[in-house]
Amino acid sequence: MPLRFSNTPRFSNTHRRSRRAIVAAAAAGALVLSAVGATVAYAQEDEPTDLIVNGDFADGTAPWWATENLTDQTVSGGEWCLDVPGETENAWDAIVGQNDLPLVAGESYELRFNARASAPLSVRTLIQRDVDPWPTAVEEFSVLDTEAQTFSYTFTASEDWSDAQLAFQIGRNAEPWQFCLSEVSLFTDAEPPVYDPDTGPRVRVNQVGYLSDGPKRATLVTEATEPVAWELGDSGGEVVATGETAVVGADDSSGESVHTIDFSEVTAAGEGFTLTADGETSYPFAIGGDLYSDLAVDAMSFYYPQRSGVAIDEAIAPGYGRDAGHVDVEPNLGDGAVPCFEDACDYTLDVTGGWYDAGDHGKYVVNGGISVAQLMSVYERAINAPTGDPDRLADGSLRIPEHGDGVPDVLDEARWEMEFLLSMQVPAGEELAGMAHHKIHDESWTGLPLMPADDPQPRYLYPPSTAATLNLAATAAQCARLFEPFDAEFAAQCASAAETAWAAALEHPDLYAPDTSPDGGGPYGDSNVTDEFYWAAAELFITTGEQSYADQLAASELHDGYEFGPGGFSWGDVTGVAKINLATVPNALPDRDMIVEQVVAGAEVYLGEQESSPWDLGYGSNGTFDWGSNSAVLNALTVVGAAYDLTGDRRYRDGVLVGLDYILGRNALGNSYVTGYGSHTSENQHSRWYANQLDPSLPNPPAGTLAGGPNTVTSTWDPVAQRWLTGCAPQWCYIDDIGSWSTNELTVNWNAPLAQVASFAAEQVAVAQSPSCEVEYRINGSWTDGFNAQVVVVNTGDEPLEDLTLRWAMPTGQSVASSWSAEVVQDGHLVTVSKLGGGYPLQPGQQYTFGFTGDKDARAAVKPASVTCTAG
Ligand code: 9MR
Repeated sequence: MPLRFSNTPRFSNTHRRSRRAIVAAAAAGALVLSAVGATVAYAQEDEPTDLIVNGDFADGTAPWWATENLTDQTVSGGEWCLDVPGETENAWDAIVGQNDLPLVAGESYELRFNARASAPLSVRTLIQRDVDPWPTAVEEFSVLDTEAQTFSYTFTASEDWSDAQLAFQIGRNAEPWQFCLSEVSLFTDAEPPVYDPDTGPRVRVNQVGYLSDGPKRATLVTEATEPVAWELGDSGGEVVATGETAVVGADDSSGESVHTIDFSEVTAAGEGFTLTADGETSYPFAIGGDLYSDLAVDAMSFYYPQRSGVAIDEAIAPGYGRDAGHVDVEPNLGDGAVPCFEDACDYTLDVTGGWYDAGDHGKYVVNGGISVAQLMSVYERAINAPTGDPDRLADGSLRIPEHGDGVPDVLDEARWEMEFLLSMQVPAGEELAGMAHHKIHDESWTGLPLMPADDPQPRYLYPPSTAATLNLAATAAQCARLFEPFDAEFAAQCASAAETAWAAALEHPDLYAPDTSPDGGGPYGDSNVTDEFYWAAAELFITTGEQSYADQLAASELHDGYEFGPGGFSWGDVTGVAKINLATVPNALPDRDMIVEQVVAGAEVYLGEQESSPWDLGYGSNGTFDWGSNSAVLNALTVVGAAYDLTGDRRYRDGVLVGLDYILGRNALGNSYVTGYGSHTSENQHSRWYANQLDPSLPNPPAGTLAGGPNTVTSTWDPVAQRWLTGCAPQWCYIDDIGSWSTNELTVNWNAPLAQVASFAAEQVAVAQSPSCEVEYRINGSWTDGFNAQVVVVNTGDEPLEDLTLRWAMPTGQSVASSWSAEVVQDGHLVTVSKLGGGYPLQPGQQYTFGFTGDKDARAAVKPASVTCTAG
């Protein structure tokens, strides 16, 4: 019979305290010597007790119990076997257990049992109270095989419970099967569980790699108090660089003693480099120029299999094909005509589509809102930033079905969610017309695993909120300006929804989503919507140029003196999104310079935090890592990236690059939080359909999926985190277990900043800007509906510039009408200029001037965010 501990090898196998062994030895008369008397007395007082009655089934099945659907049972040879009917929906539709187990706070216990199944499958093993809301001390998914295995789970009780229950939830299977249980014990006096994950080599590196012309740093975990030597080896084992570590010493964030290694000087390129120091050799990594384009593509392609309302095509997402979720096909009740919770309205809405929020089947407007905004910003940055490269986002760039439509794929993916957000708006004629419902989700929480198409729950629209409405206004406004060249009708629909939502929010400024939710979904509560008003006004201003929105911005308490806080922004605090867009997307806000300064000041704060962290971590120096901390790390990096786009100061670019190290493995756990990116990566993110940990026939999450990350807010912890992470140093408050939703979920809003930062990093090598080409873009005059611009290009270098091409994104509301002295062509947002000076090379010191007239709407003509100059 194989002995199998749950979760091995990541955890040390746990054994009851040695005291128990002493008791056994004493009983056998093996203990002699004088000092032993006291030990034996002590041991006798604490003799471990088995709380389970009749765990060997010697007396039949009493006091065990089983749900009524488990009628066929046998006890034979100390084993209890039960026939489990098929076609139950939930794990808890068939349960066996034992009640009245007394647990004492602070005491540690070991639950041990043997179990087998007639076919391999997982069951849910719980130590809990059978009282709503079922407080849980152990929640484990035991993966059973046809041969009996031993399972052992240790835990420490956090409260006194006189009525704890051991329950095996064995429902949820389509086919009938047999469950067999034997040798069940729950001993007191166990060794407390020790979290002992595989942290790999003590030399912690970015397991993907380092850009040739970027910062290259690593962190060594060591008790050494003096610098130690390091060596960088290439894939052939040749030493290509050496140096000495810098001693840092005790580090609160990891709870460990560390040194740092800086090998930024190295410019060699290739795969399979390793760093060796203090007798440890790091995981391999690359050094090169184009290390992040795959990550950028995967982080964005993550969204396709999160789509609701459509079958996922195996050919497009290999390994992830599945039936459409929440269309009106049984057992789904479908999202085609969803009523309001508790009959709060007398209409239904068709809210089919959109993305599932996370590992659950809920769809939440505020979280979908910030996610779709950040995806749209991947595109908006690509067309506006000096290092932006929209070609990387072209039609065909992602693994999605909408190829050949001429629309950049990232916008196609965003549209999938945008259309869902639009559908959540209360129809005209209803009491709260124009407001957006806060969310739609199941009536009750479902168990894991559960494919979207198999969810049988009724689903409801939850009450409209001001926050959701302003999310709709902000994202629909951004949608309007970005889709304008690709689908004017859809852009107009977005524009109109944005304005309607804005007006509705002004009318109902304080419909707050509560912090607690009915069962079946997350609350996404938010009772401060000042930031949402600011964001919506910002996006509407950028898109329409209307003064009323500028007035709203100026009147907001968030306008002057704003300072970025830890982690930049989040679904509940969206001011930072507004600030970045106001600063980087062309617009005529009178005090836009002030906003630029706020963004740059925010970036400085994060750089400062990175500098004082031996992990170059720009987050968590106050000891707090929030739920989804990895997204906070990345959101802060988008602020730093914006500062680079605005100033061109390479310190910010390097800050973004070095900031990715932590996410990709240079951290206390030696873990890359992105599935498939590194030697040791998260792969058991909490999800109902990427539930490979529970059912080997299901996949792990796709490559490019970000895990939530360390969470120090213990009040929100799940049972798995409670069991394993108590007392953790901040960076250790994470476990790659599917049950740990508070540290290891995946969500649409966490992958969005990964997509942004990975795209930024990928673009750092994308654009072969000609360094000796200087461009001055002047608006020489403007009238009500037009302007003229003159552009001067100078060769400041020593070599002639041939085949000069300029490119910029036309600010919203402007377009090229006619041009002279060059060919000026506008395609979508992008203007491309060629044949300057008749197409002759631009000689050193020489300048070319060309010009054009443009059409514009009522607002002032503004310059593009940047002009890219390339030479052949
Ligand atoms: O990301 C959310 C986090 O900020 C909240 O603190 C937490 C508790 O309300 O909820 C998180 O969101 C979860 C949502 O409620 C349900 N879907 C999964 C989300 C990620 O864990």
